[in-house]
Parts: sequence; C-alpha cells; structure tokens
Amino acid sequence: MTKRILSCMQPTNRLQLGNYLGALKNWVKLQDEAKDGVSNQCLYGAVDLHAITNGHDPAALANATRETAAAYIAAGVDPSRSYIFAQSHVPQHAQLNWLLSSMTQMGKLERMTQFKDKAGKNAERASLGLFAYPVLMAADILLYKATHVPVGEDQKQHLELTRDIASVFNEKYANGEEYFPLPEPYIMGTATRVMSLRDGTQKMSKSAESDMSRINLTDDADMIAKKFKKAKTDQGNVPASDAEGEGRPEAMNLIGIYAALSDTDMQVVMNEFGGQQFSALKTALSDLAVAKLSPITTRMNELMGDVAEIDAILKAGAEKAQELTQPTLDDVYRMMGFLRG
Ligand code: AQP
Repeated sequence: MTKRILSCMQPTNRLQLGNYLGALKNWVKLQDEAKDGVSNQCLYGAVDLHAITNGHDPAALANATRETAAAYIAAGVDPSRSYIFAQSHVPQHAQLNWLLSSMTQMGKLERMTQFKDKAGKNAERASLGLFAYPVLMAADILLYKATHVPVGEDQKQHLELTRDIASVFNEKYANGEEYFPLPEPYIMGTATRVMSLRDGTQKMSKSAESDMSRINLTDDADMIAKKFKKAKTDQGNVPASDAEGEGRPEAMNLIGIYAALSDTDMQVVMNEFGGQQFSALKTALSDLAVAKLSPITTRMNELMGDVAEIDAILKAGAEKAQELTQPTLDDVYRMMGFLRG
C-alpha cells in the first residue's frame, strides 16, 4: 500500500541545521524510498498559517515562505514527484481547521506541553492561534488522509491529538467507519536532535534570539566556521565514550552533528576525536558542514534569484493539493450536515 506522508515546516525564519538533519534530509529519503516497487506519496508544506501564531514580521513572511520551499528543493525534494505547497494557498486547511475546532475539547488542548513551552509564563497574552495550533495541525494531516507523519519527540503529543480528533470525527459523523485513517508516526532511525550552539540543553531553533546559536542553511563558509569556533564547550577534551560525555551536552551535541553530517555513529566520531582538544573537532566540523551544506546553499541562492520560478512551483503544488483536498472537505461538510449545492 502506498504510504501518504505529510510533513511541514513553519516559515518563521531561515531554516537551520536542525531542520535539515532532523527533518529535511529524511524527507528526501522518504521521497526516494520504495517498498516492493511502491513508492511513497510525499506532501511537504510550508505552513505559513502556523508561522503567525507566535508573533511574526509581515515584511518577512512571504520571503520566508519562498525560502522554505527553496530549501526543500535545494535539499533534494523533487516538485514533480512530491507536493510542495504553502499552507495558505490551500484554503481547505483553514476551513477544515474550523470544523475540527468545533469538535475538540479545550481540556485536551490545555494538556499540550508545546503550548506551555511556547507561551511561557505569559499564557494569558498568548494568541488563540497558538493555543489552537494542534487543531490546525490535525487539519493539515487529516485533509490529505495522510497515513504517516514523521515526527520528532516534541510533536508526538500533537499527533496523538490528531488521532484522537480523527477518532471523534469517525465516531460522530461516519458511524464508526474509518473515514479518516488514524495517522501513524513515522520514526526515522537516523533523525538527529540538534541542540543550540550556545546551550546544549536547548534545541537549535530558527526563531531563537541569538543567531550564533544556530547554523542557518544560508550561512556562508566563514559564518559557519565562526559559529562553530565560538560554540560553547567545556574545560575538558573531546569525550571518547558516552560515559565520558555524560552531563556534557555541548560536547555531545558537536559530536552528534558531526556524526549526522557524515552519516555515521557518534562512537565512530568519538574514536577519531576523543581525547583531543575541542578546536580540532570544531575545525573538522566546520569543514564537513561547509562541504555538505554549500551545495544546498548555492542551489537555494540560485532558486531565490528567480522568485517567479519558486512562485510557479508553489502555485502548481497548491493546485495539486486542492484537487486532493476539496473532495475530502466536501465529504466532511456533507457528513456534518451542512447544506451543500
Ligand atoms: N534542533 C532540531 N533538531 C532536530 N530537528 C529539528 N526540527 C526543528 N528543530 C530541530 C524539525 O524541523 C521540522 C520543522 O519544524 P517547524 O518549522 O514546524 O518548527 P520547530 O520544530 O519548532 O522548528 P524550529 O526551527 O525550532 O522553529 P521555531 O523556532 O519557529 O519554533 C520539524 O520536523 C522539527 O522536528
């Protein structure tokens, strides 16, 4: 059976190394993977409606959306095989979001830990959109009847909620039939959690305040070298084993990044650099990152030099996405009892 895989990123800023190693690199593998001659159907969105839920800069949103699509293509997502679209270009997302909102209990949303993390101490001032974010995410997934969703640790709870919303809909409006398939998490064995270069206990994030905390996919070789050189480490040498790395998140993060970029295990990296000064690892890591990322950056820059081409790819992606989603939305309206012409 063909797996229908949906995954998205928010155009909240420029994509960073964590987005690449934790998601995008695997998206390309999923697109190219085939089992028994059957390949996956992959849908990759730039979810701009999600990107406005925690404050945003209107002057930057359109370009960030284009740049997100450019990063997908530059990393190897092929728009002729996979769907690449901007969420706001497919209005069915927002419509299904509303329908699902009306059947999702507030209490369930209140249990979502990401809201608590993102809203921080000032939850009263957080937007309704941030609170209801998981419902829009459920709409993103269910609209396509996606069967699999690659998720990191931080999104597992949201996917559980999506399954719950799908079950509620099936029970209430489809007489218990599985109208919406319950999407499965797609665990990628190779997905890496990349941590901030300034604080190894925080994940690398595109909207974190300090640009020095992350490697952007648009950084040039000098900037990459500068950021790794300044990356926080500790007083010791590079650990040679997990035991030596215990309680040293910054050291283990650099080793993890090196391992992910070179498609190897962390122990292999520790065998090579263990016992040496961090400067040796940092220099090698900069060279490796530049070698792996510069073809992507170059391609992104080329694509961003021809905005009309990116816009045409997004338009075609949205048209294909609408063809796929409108029948589902029509069904849902009908099943919920709306008057349809
Ligand atoms: N540091 C990371 N390590 C591994 N994977 C990561 N992802 C994000 N950061 C890391 C993965 O990238 C995808 C895109 O996620 P998103 O854009 O929806 O938002 P996010 O997870 O919240 O990513 P950011 O970069 O931290 O964005 P902001 O700063 O806007 O919140 C997801 O698959 C995520 O797991």
